[in-house]
Amino acid sequence: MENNDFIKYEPVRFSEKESEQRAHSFRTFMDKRRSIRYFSDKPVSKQLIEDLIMTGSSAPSGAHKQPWTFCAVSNAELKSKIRAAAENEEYESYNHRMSDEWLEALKPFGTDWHKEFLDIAPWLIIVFKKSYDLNPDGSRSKNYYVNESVGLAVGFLLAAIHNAGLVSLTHTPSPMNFLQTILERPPNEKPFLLMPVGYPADEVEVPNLNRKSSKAVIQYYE
Ligand code: IYR
Repeated sequence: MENNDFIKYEPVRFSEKESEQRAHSFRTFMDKRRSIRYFSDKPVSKQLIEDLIMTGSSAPSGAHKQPWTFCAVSNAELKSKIRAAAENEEYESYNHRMSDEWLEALKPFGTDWHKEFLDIAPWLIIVFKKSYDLNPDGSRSKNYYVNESVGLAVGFLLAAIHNAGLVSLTHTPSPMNFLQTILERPPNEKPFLLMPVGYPADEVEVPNLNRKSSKAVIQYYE
């Protein structure tokens, strides 16, 4: 991007009525999104995954640095390696590292250290954050608001996945440095989130959660 290189913004125009309808129907649609832990092994095309990821990559970012890499893994051997390493860490976490309060908070979700979905889902998207960029000459350039930026990209990606009728889970095995080793990422990339992506298993159940009401999450100042 050159300094002072501006182009005309072409607004997406709707009537007021259309905006209201679209806002409401998008709210209803997004409210149907759920985190899914049981996947079908039905394949998902590379083109579809690429469209989803590029929607994620269209998110705003600090100084437009787009400080992220999305690793898209469909290779069965790599998926099993990732599963084995994740289950190792998760076993330690569930048995020794997580507090009683944390384990109690997770009870409604029925999670444990088993992470079958890492083998079964047709794709794993591992999102890496780049705290700095490595230039071809070996020098570094700084990125800004990296966590916020990558969080926004994951939000866009989740919406794109739901829009395509696919499902995902924002999985955070902890610690997750094994992902950097297995995927041989450069030192400026740190794992941020691991997302299995695919179709849900047949008749999958999800926890019966309530979302907070508008009163609980919005404070108006009119
Ligand atoms: N990373 C573990 C534990 C876990 C933690 C939170 I906070 C969750 O919302 C869900 C799970 C796991 O993936 O099982």
